[in-house]
Amino acid sequence: MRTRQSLAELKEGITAGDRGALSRAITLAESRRADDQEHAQELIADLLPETGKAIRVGITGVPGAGKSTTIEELGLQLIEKGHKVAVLVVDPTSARTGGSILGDKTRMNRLSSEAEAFIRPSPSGGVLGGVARKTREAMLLCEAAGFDVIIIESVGVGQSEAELAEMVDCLMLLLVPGAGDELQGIKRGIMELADVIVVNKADGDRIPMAKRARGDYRHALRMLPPSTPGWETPVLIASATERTGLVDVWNTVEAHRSLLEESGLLHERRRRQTERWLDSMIEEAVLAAVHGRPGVEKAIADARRDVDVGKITVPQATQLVVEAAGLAGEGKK
Ligand SMILES: Nc1nc2c(ncn2[C@@H]2O[C@H](COP(=O)(O)OP(=O)(O)OP(=O)(O)O)[C@@H](O)[C@H]2O)c(=O)[nH]1
Ligand SMILES: [Mg+2]
Repeated sequence: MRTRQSLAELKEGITAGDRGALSRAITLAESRRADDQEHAQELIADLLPETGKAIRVGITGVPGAGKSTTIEELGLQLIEKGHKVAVLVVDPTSARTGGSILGDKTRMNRLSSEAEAFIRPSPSGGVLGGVARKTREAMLLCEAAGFDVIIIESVGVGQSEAELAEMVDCLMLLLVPGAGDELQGIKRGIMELADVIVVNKADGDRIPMAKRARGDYRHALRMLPPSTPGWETPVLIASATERTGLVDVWNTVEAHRSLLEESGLLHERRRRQTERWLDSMIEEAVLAAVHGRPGVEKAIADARRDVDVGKITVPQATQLVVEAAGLAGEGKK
């Protein structure tokens, strides 16, 4: 049980940039215990004025696309320029185990040995919105600790790109050349969300393939609406292992950021993200509360059965569940 005293210490440590304190605070925010949650929220609320100043970048792409390698190189490059870089790695497999099972390859050994870097796996939780919530909180805590660049790595597995786009200023999509038909397996929706597209592994004999892929993606983008008004999503080629093209990649992220700032879209984008975060948390909480009411689960099971056998219609069944939850008529006032 944490006391107010130790919360104050934690806050002090975080604002002083102490990585140990930051780590403990993130662990507190990830805890499922009700008292830990209460303390974590109190701490984050206290720190809110210190948040929001970083550039928030999300990197997504199929497993093995080179996300971690790219982040490590970009991170080292940024630290060289005087930035403080925090990396949050969302591990979609952690939902099953409750803990992170990131392998050796994701450790980013060189970057993690830098004093100005902070790398942390972010569990993706079991519930809808779980990824977003815990990672968002970790991001806010990192900002309060003075990290001015936050990079979130997330494996592209369908829904996760949209969730990632909902928490960052800039979404980078990492692609690899030569995976057969260039546009196969990557959904239009993901390209639409991307602010920067990078064809990685443009090295050795893959260079011609990478250039061809770049052309194909540029062509495909012409048929899509822009991710950000006034921004034409650039397609770049790079090699994380050969360290080529990465300066351009970061310059592009910064150009996107400048556009967002100058146009007022940064503020607007973040405001919308927070609003949707609130909406989804309210929905989740209300739904959980309703399911928790006595008789509701049974009413749902009955409704399913009666709909199955064609005894009642879906709207009728819904009405019965709403009544069983004691909510009938409340929406009509
Ligand atoms: N040739 C070449 N190999 C690369 C490049 N970038 C990454 N790799 C290799 O690709 C493999 C996967 O790299 P990671 O950085 O772990 O990829 P990732 O996207 O983070 O993978 P997951 O986290 O498992 O989704 C490693 O063996 C890297 O060395 C590159 O630019 N060129
Ligand atoms: Mg990785």
